Amino acid sequence: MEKLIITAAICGAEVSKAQNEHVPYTVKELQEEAFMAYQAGASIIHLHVRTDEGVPTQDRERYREAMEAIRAACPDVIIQPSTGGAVGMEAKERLQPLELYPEMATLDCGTLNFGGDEIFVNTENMIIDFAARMRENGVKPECEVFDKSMIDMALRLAEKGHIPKPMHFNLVMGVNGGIAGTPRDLLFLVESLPKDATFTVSGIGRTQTAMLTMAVLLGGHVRVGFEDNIYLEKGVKAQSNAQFVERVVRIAKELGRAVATPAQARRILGLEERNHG
Ligand code: KMH
Ligand code: ZN
Repeated sequence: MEKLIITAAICGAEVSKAQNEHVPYTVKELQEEAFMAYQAGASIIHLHVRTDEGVPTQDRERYREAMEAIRAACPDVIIQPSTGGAVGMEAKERLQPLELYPEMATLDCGTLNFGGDEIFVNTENMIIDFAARMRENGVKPECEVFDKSMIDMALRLAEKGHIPKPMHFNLVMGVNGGIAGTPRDLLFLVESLPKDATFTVSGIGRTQTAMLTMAVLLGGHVRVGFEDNIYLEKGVKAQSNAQFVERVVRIAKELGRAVATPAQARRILGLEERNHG
């Protein structure tokens, strides 16, 4: 089995300090959280940025500042900006971090309900446009799928040449409005992927530990962090993203799966061959 790539989703756009005071907002806080997660074993930082007051933004210059700070602290870590941003943002705003030529970025592969009246909009034409910008800028897409139909959408777009192969997926389990975070559902998604694809699993909230353990066993990779979960266990809030990384490192060790360095993660994901267009 390949070594385990751990992604730390350190901030997200939908969680706040009101829910957990350790959610990072400022560039310094993002840098510290990224560094601790990296030291604990994360090789990818999935990045959202905020204003100092905590308002989600996709501002290119804010991303530049945060990426430079994270690189200064952990020079070899892979930084994966979000193009999802926060619910309600327009495509133009969401696309800004691609102008910084990151190695990877998220490509959300469908529209879904996001709780209450909120809708996270990703029409087919938006996905095609986002994928084109990624190709032009030499950015590897991580296809974010929240349901089986989004895998089918990504596969159709790959067949038409919009998304390069081999593909990389993030199977996001347990979002309110998406597929549930159960072993049966995760197996269904994994079995629906092309044989040459790589995949990461994110488990939202209480589904997290079970989903990640299954991912380790199935040869997938894992994502942890405040974006997906603010509790270490029932009633106990995490103090840092690193605590989630440490837990999945422990699980991987018990299950005999070694953890990838950033260099090994780049090889597994084919990032060394990327081509700045
Ligand atoms: N904040 C969510 C609406 C991504 O990073 O691409 C979308 C999200 C996905 O976080
Ligand atoms: Zn995200």
